[in-house]
Amino acid sequence: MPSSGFSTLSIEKVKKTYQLPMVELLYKAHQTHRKYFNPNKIQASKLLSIKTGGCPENCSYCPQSAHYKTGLEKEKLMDLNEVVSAAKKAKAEGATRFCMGAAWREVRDGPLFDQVLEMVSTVHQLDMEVCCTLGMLSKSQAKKLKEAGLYAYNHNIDCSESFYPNIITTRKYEDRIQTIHNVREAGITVCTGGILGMGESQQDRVEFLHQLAVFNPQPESVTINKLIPIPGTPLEKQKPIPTMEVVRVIATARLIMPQSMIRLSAGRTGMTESDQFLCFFAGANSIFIGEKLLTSSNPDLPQDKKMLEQLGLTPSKEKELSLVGTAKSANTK
Ligand code: SAM
Ligand code: DTB
Ligand code: SF4
Repeated sequence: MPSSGFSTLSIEKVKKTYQLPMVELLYKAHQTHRKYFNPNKIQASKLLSIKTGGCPENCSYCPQSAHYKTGLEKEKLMDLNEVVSAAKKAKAEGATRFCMGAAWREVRDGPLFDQVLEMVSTVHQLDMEVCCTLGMLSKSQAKKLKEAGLYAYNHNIDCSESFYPNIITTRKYEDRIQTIHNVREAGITVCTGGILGMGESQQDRVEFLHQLAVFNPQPESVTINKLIPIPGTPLEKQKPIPTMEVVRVIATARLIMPQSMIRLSAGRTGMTESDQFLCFFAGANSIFIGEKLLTSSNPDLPQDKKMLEQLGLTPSKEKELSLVGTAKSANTK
């Protein structure tokens, strides 16, 4: 992954981009998007919660934190066979990436981690991109995941460093960054991003975007979630963020991380099809499919199929989407 298109990327430059008039911002972002990706294609991923609930962390947004009464039932680590059939079903439904999530603060060496390694290597053999999100990881654990066939690791920075203590106090921002470095060092691709609409300011969103873009190399995958307010969590009454702010974040992300996949992740159930279309036009090129994310709801398959058909967006593998190093014919049509 290259660095941003800017020679040195300052917070000020990101802010200037973020605050461009909307038409200008969308136009520039879409131009950049077309330069690197086929704009008529979209990639689909599927999430599976392999270990649900009872998490010791106090992330204020999360249905799975043991600190809040969200009514979610705690579940043990899933069985390998169940995981494999979920992956096969996801592949049949058009997902090219399968992401397994566990409500852990960090990975602990031992039989549970060994079971996850087996899940990774089995799903890898199905010819899907395998992704995991398991909390903090050491260098040696990252290496073992890589050896098992892990393609990507999701670990979100969630927001700006200064806003972070408002949301989580059981770990530090630096801890997240360290895990991302461990993932990178092991040769696994990096998927990181955050949540919009947690009460952060525009300056926080700018600093969050800046932090994502200054990773060197840049993350291959950036997840942009719109907060799903969960009853029982401290953010249950949070007012929804205006759509135009979500679009500004995606457009800015596209401009400062031109070659990263941008995933319009949680929160699509609260967005109209026109809202989602603006996000795709601004540079988002991946979604999670299926009626469930990890524990929360997502548009169901027929609804997404209808939306994508109306927009003329066709599914594609991540690697086929990129126009870098290929003839740019799709781009010039
Ligand atoms: N425990 C692991 C971790 O925190 O990295 C993995 C699972 S965690 C559920 C994955 C990500 O989901 C979080 O980093 C957060 O960005 C996102 N997420 C969780 N709850 C959410 C919500 N209510 N709305 C939007 N995104 C959410
Ligand atoms: C990410 O940034 N969003 C996905 C994925 N990474 C793991 C998870 C969204 C979870 C939404 C809340 C839930 O379903 O529990
Ligand atoms: Fe635990 Fe991850 Fe939820 Fe935080 S976001 S409470 S670490 S499952």
